[in-house]
Amino acid sequence: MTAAKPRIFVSRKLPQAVEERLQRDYEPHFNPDDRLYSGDELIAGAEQSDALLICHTEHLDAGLIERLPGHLRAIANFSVGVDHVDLTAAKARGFVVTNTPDVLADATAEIAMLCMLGAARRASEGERMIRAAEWNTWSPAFMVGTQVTGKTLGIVGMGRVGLVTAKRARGFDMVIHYHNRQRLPSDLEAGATYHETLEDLLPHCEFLALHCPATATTEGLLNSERIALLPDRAIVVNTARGSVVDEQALIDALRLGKLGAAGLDVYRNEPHIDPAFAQLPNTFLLPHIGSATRETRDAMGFRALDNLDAIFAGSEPGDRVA
Ligand code: 8YV
Repeated sequence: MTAAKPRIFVSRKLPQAVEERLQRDYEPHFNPDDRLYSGDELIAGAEQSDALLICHTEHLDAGLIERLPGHLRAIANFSVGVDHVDLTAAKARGFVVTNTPDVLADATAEIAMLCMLGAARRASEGERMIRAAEWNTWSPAFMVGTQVTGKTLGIVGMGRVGLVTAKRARGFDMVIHYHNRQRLPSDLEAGATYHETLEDLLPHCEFLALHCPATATTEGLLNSERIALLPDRAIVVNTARGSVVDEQALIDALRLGKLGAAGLDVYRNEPHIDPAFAQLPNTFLLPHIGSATRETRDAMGFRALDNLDAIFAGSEPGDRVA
C-alpha cells in the first residue's frame, strides 16, 4: 500500500503549472473560483489538511492561529512578506512557516522603477487625459515632470528587492544611498552610500524607494517628521507594504507640495485604499502587482512547493521563517 499523500489546503487559485505539481505530489484542496475565504472557512479547511498554502490575502492573526488544529504541520506562504501571519503565535503552536524570497526580486524591482518613472513623468495624468479624449494642446510647459536620470535614490531596506532596484536605477545613472539594518559588504554595496540612520539618509533622497519588510519596527516608518527631512519635491515610491507609511502624512505632503509625487503599489487596507490617493494629481497608483508576472508567479508557487516537499520529507525547508 502506498502512503497517503499529504493534504494541502490551497487558499487561492494558483498558476496552472503549480496546481499540476500540487495535484501530482499531494492531495490538494483547490479554490477554483478564487474566492476569499473567511477565517471559519480557513479553519474548516485546516481541519481536513496537513498544511496550508496561503497568500497575503489570508490574515492568520494570533486568534485564528489559536483555532488551527494541532495536527497541522505547516503554513507555506505564496509570498515573501509574512506580515499577514503572526509568526510568534505560529511558532508557539509548533507550525512550520515558510515564505518565497529571492524569486520575486526582479518583478518587484520592475514595478519600483515603473512607479518611479510613472510618478516623476506624470504618466497617470497623461494616460487619463488621452483616455478621456482631453488632450487638446501642446506647449513647452505642458506636462513637465521631474527627470529621473542622474538623481539620487535612497533605498530603505537593501535586501533582495532593494539590491535589484539599485542595479536597475544605476541604468538611469542614479546615485544610490541606502539604509539597512546592517551595512552590506562592498561588492553588494557597489558604490552605494550607507547611512546608519534614516534621519541621515533622508536629506540625500531626491527619490526614496521603500523596500523594507513590514514589521513592528517599520510600522509607520515614513511619518511626517521624516518626510520633512526629505528634499522639497522629493518623490516617494512604495512597493513594500502600506503599513511602513503613515498614509495621512504622505497625503498631506503630496497635497501641500512638500513631496513632488508618489508612486505606490501597496497601501494600508488593500484593496479599500484611502480615496485621497486617487484624488491627488501627483500620484501614480498600481494595485499591488509587484510580483504579478507569469514567470514570477510560477517561481513563487514552485518555491512554496519546494518548502512543502522538504517539510513532508522530514527535512528543513529552505525558507523557514518560523
Ligand atoms: C504578492 C507580495 O502579492 O510576496 C509578497 O510579499 O507582496 C506580493 O508580491 C503576494 O506574495 C501574494 O501572496
